[in-house]
Formats: sequence, C-alpha cells, structure tokens
Amino acid sequence: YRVQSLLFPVETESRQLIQLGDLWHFKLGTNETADLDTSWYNRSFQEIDDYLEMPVPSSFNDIGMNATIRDHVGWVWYQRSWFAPRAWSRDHNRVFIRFGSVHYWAKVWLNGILLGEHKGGHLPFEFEITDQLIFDKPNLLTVSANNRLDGSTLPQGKTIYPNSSLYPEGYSMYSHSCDYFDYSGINRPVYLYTTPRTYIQDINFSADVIHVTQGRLIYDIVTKGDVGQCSVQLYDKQGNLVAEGSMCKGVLRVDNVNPWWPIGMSQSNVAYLYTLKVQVGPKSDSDIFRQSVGFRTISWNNEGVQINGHPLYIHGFGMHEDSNIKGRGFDSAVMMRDINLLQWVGANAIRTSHYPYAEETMAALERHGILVIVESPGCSIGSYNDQLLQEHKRILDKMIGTHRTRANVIMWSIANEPTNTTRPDAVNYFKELALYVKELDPTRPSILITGEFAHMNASTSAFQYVDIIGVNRYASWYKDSGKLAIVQTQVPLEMVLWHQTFNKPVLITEYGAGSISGQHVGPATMWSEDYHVQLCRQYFRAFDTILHSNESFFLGEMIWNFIDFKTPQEYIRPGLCVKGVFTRDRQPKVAAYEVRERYCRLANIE
Ligand code: BDP
Repeated sequence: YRVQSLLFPVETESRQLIQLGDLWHFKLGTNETADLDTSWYNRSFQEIDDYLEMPVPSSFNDIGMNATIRDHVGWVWYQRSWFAPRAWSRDHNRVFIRFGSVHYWAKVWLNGILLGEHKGGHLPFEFEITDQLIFDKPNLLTVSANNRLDGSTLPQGKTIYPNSSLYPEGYSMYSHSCDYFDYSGINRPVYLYTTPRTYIQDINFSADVIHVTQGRLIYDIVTKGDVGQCSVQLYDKQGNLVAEGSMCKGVLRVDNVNPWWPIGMSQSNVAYLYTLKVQVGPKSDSDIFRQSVGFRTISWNNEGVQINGHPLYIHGFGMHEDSNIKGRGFDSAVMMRDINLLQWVGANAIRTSHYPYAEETMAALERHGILVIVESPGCSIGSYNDQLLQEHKRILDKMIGTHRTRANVIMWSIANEPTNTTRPDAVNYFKELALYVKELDPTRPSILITGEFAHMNASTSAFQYVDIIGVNRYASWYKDSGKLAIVQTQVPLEMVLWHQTFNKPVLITEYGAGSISGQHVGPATMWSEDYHVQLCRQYFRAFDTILHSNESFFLGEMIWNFIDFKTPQEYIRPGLCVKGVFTRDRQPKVAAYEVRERYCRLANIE
C-alpha cells in the first residue's frame, strides 16, 4: 500500500536548496472566491495598490496592530518575486517549490499560471516549476490562502449569520472547533530546490531490530526518469559503511546494530541514527539523497507498548506550535529552546496536539531521542458525515506519509476529544479510520483520545477499534474545581475502569491546571502557581498508586500543556490557556521544577 509522501528537501552534491524567506507582499482578500481577485496573480501588487510586508514563515495574525488582520477569516494574498539562477535552466535540472504548510486552503500561481492548490493546514505540498521558470526577469510567485473552516474540514469550523436586529446587517460569527487560536498564513518555510533530470522522488522505508541484534531496513525508492539501478549505502555515525545494495527496492541488514533508543531507555545509546545514502541515474549527473535511519522495534499488546522489547513508560507533554508574534510560524530558535526545555525537564515524549507539526521539528526530536505521538487535526469533531470521513482519510494518509520514516514516531492519534463517541455514526466513522490507519501503517499502534467519561459499553463505543485509549482528564479543575483531595480517589479508579472496559493500554494524554506565572496564594487556590504545584503532586501520587497496583496497563502521563498558548477571546481564559508548565516565552513556572524532579527520576537522569 503506497501512502502519499514527499521527501523533506535537503541539500546534497546534486541538489540546491534555497529558502524563500524574508518579507513577502501581503494583502487581505476582498472576496469569498479567490479567483475573483483575478488581476492579483499575474501582476505585481506594487502596480495595483497598497500592500503590507509580511514575514514568511509566520502567521499573519499578530504582526501588526490591526484587529481586522488578526481576526481575518477568508482569503489572504501573498506575493514575492525572485530571480532564478541561470544554472537552473531546464536542460540540466528540475526545479520544485515546496511549502511546509499553508493554512488551510492554498492556491499557488507562478508568472500568472496556476500551479495548483492544496487543502490541509498542517501538511507539506509541492509543485514542479521547471517549465514555468523564466530567467531574464524576476519570477512572480503569488499564493492565496483561505483559513475558513467548515463542517467538512479538519478541524471543523462554522460561520453563523445571526438574523437578529441586535447585530449589524450582514454580521457573521465565526469559530473553529478547538480552544487554540487558529493562527493562519504561510506558517512553515517555503523552499525552492533543484534535482537532476533523473531523480529520487521518494524513499519509503521501515527500520526495525530483529533477533535482538540485527537491524533490518526494508526500503522502496521511487524515481522519475530512466534510472537503471539504485545505489544504496548505509553508514553508521562514524561514517563507516555497514550495508549496501544495488536494487531500488530491497532489504539491508546490519549485524550488531546500534538501536535507536528514546531518552531514559539506554544509558549510552540515545537516538542513534544511521545515514542512508541513495544514488540514482547516470554517473555524470546522478541524484544523491541522504536520509536519517533509526532502527527500533515498536510492539504492543493489551497491557502496554514496548520499544526494542522493553516496556515503555511515557512521561511527557501535550504541546502547541505557538509563540509570541510569529504565532504558529516555524522558528528554529523557538524549536531548539523547546527541545532544550524538554531535555532539561526529563520528558521522553510529546504529542503533536492538535495537528501534525513541522518536519524540521520532527527531525530534531528524532535526533534528540524524544518520542512523538503524531496527531491528526481532527480536534473536537462534533458532527460526522461522509464528506468529513473522506477528508479525514486523505489527511491521515498524507500525515502518515510525511512522518512515517521517523524512528521517534511511536503512535498515530486519529482524533482528540471527539464527542458523542457512542452514537452509531461516530462508531462507524472511527471504525473506518482505525482500519484505514492500520492498513497504511501496520507497524505502529493507533490512539483515540477522549474527553468523555468511562461509562460505556465497549461494544457500542468508537474506542473498541484503536490500540490505545487516550484519556484527557481534568479532575479538580473543570470538575470538582478547587478540590484537590478527590484526585487520588478518582483518577486511579477511572483509569482502571477504562482498561477493564476495553482491555487495552491507557495513557493519560491531558491533565493540568491553569496558573498565572508569579501568582502565589496560600493555601493553594486555583490559578495560582501554588495550586498548579499541588495538583501535579496529587496526580503524581495517583499515577504511582496505579503503577504500584497489580494491574499493568498504564502507559504513561502527559501534562497539558508544555507552554501557555494563545486562545480565542473568551471570558474563561485571560487570552492564553495558562496550563503551561513553562510560560509562553519559555521560562519555567514553579511547577516545572516539580515535574523535573519526577520526570528525571523516571528517565534515570541526574
Ligand atoms: C481539552 C483540550 C485542549 C484544551 C484543554 C483545556 O483537548 O485542547 O486546551 O482541554 O481546556 O479539552 O485546557
């Protein structure tokens, strides 16, 4: 079964890579139909009228002081012109343009010609532009992007037109179905890259450990052009050749392999990566690509998940791609700060709540031994229909295709907190998706995450079809607010109930409390740092109760959230969801020290 995937572009001796960053021209759309703003894609904005300057990658929302731009729903336009180097002429090369993500629906024109469009706000797409490039004057690139979500997008959204004299005429109210601010625009890097005429289109592989010490790499190289043979070489960290082949599809074996281990499961060998070098095409003009390969085996049963045969206990966080000013825009400084904080605090795993993250981030997490549960953008699905099911499948297909070669990806999250999961339409919906995910990738378990309570009968619940049950639970926050004493009774009881009902491993994917950084109230009171610390202690004790009981099914604990992140305007939150263990500018709250003590102990880190 071949999933839709794209190689993440890298620079090699046969490929040039350029980021189209800096400032682009920007303006808000005037219509609900992008094509109506016709003159904009074949003429420079400069000739037309006013435009703004907008950084790429970045969300557009928080760059200025204009609430209309911050809250804009509908089409926006980006434009940038650039010169193609003469050496890129079509006799020698192919040239591609690749977007890491544009939220949500994007159309791309080059020199007035529509290259194509893409839907899905958190996944990459690309176009070959070899034949559209011009060399004697600037190339004009125009992108339109529409962030309006509806009942058939992931996540879902809705627009309501209140037909009431209390509102101005034509007034509309828009919301999307999750509590994070829906940052929009060209959120991830835009790259131009070249390849030789004959080139490597894709490298599919899975790498595991068999017979305890042998690494097995099953690979399949997709090429374009007349390649003849593929040369495939695998190097260890020191650059020694450890295996090679000459087929485009095959198996490489490495004796005494160094497995890829996450933080805490090996003292000496965390995140060991090999390099796979693939070469195709004529000697004088071959295409070369290098790809990281980590060998590890993921297995699971009704009690837990194992990495290389050893039981895994997850201690980590739900996260967000969110920072000041850039919003969801990719920033390598923020990414490295986050990874350094994750290591400092002793976390061994994250969940890409509530959408797949940047490929740059996934690669960095793989290099640092941090496991990832990759989540689809299916957050808080409330209505089920066939159109949505097809869209959910298409997005899962692309999400798995984009991230499946990473050694650190341990699980696919199908959705977060869907509602009415015992209704027959929901049960059918998730049955289809769970089977589909297994068909796309039988090597990893699937998880579905619930915010509902364990009152159900397994045979009438959507959760019967997935491998792992994820539970988001806010005891002593949303429920029994301020009553810390109930945590130790309720949490173990409920986790056991989930396991007994479904006979599957249970992972607590969210729990937490909001705290205003610097606010101290004694005795501990909600919203203070004191309460945040007390709540963590209560949950830790509850988890230990489960771990020390005779039942072994508890897969781990993930705090909501790693950082304070922006939310829509509402009266239950002060502009941010302040459940972060770190502030939005990535400084530790008091709770971070508490978490660090536990997580480092769990990870055997000093
Ligand atoms: C859960 C959601 C998460 C929210 C969290 C909260 O999964 O996105 O941020 O609650 O309310 O329901 O803090």
